[in-house]
Amino acid sequence: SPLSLAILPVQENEIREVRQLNDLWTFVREPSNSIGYGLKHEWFRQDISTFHNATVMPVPSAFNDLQDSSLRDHVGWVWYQRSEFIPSRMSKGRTYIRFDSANYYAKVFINTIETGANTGGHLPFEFDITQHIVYGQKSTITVAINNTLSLTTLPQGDVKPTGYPDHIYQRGFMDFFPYSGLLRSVRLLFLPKTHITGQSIIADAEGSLSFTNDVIGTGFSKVEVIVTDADGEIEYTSSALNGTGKVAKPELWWPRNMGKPYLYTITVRLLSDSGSLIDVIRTKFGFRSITWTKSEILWNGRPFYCQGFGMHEEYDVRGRSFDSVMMTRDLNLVEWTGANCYRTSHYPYSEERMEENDRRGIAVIVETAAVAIRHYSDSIQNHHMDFIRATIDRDRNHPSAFMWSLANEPSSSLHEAKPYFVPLVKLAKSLDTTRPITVVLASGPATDVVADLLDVICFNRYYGWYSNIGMLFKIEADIYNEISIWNKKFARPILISEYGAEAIPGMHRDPPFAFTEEYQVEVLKEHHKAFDRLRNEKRLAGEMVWVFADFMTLQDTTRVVGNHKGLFTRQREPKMSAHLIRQRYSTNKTRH
Ligand code: GCB
Repeated sequence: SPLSLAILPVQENEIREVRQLNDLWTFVREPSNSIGYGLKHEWFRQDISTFHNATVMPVPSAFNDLQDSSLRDHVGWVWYQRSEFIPSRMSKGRTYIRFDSANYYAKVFINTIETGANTGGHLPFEFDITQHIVYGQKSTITVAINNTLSLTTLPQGDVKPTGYPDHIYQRGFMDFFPYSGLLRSVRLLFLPKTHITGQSIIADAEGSLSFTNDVIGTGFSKVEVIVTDADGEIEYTSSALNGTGKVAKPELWWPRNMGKPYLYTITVRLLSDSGSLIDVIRTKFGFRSITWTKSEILWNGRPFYCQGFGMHEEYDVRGRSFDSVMMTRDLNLVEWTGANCYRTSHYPYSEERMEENDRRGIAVIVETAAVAIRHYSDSIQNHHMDFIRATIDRDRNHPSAFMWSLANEPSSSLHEAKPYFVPLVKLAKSLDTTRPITVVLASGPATDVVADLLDVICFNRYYGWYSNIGMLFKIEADIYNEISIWNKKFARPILISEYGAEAIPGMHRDPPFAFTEEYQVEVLKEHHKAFDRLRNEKRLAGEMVWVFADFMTLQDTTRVVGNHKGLFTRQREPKMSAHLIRQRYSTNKTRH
């Protein structure tokens, strides 16, 4: 089944009520090889807390790292359940259940009725459950989740038989642990019968503004749109749901090293004939323009040189789940390094984080969950298109989001890659004309067949690591030459989106040796020599280290309890490389 979008961020206000369902849920897991035993036996009709293997599971959290090794490696169905009293007064409006992210496939039941299903993690979905609730009584919420990856999921993966009937093993093509479960908040939304369901805002550096609002229901006769600045001064008003206008001399939204990330608020009210308020939403947005030349990305007309990293939104114990403590630590450290951007490698990050990027002035490349596509087919292409639509719909109003990355490291030297990506790029461009499109490439300029479709070319390269490990002396020339070739062949901005080396925290050697903190520092330094030359020659649009912090992977002969290319440890303490990057990025000030 398709993605079931939830487009508007959750908001609570004088009309809208929200109930958090974040705490311990009843949890039952099926055997790995059960192939839908629970669905067949209609567990959604039962109180699963009475099952002999019932336990509890915190929400939000991945279920993998809470102790039990068979749950860590579980592939297949798990069940979550809880009951909620819903007061009678709520029956006046509509009730939705909203999941910010469930990984990977979710089926939702309210009081034994299936209300819908969703495919794909990392994006929010919601169902109208008004019909299925008995107001004034307890309702049971049951969620069945299946985390099996296949050649038609994003990311792609497959399942390895082990010869042991009780054990199957998941294998992803991606280099990160496939954390699963209810990874972000679950909430009930109590909305009026007539309400706003979606919104798009485009605001540029000239002060032009255009907006659309989608409404479900007909019970309103007037619309009030007001744009206010950060001091609450009214800058624009309209009585249309969809409109255009102008704010004279707006304060612009700048990335943190270029100026202030100034935010305006647009308030949209639906009113009845008599003027009573039916629904209201408020959205923060910024006036800013992203353009690009043959070699540079321009932010409000000025060269924007991106200095940052790839990341993962994942932590010890919690796995890939939302946690406001860890988010705050991460973004404080991003600022500590002086970085002005990062990429949401390799999936859309939490909505809370997108809001924080806007407030802090951290520019982001928003990436879909299409990492390491190896097998092209119509079904993966269709799902990928749905995912692009949903990603753009979720994040389009964020001024910090400046580029869409449609995929990371697809097999883009295969000739099938081109017909696969042509409609994807076309779709993204038709949905958003205000941002450049990229695909993060692993192949080289001689064989790649996708680069020519892109506005900005991002590529990942590991000189001194996957190529020529130990040969520090070759790095500067190798990376300089390759970037020069990309630039010459395609005449568009080039951004190196990954480079780096493993450093096991606390491992030291002099002279530098692979896997030590010293070696990681030298690899980065050698790259920087080439980057500085290329930047002066206007042939490089940005540099991103792989990776912000160490992260968990599957068990592998090349991974020592995870990937250690982090500048920070997985516990977010700096390695030597973090200090080097801080020195480098802190001087990245663009003058006005
Ligand atoms: C890459 C991938 C990233 C990996 C990294 C590595 O090219 O994009 O997901 O973690 O290399 O460390 O191998």
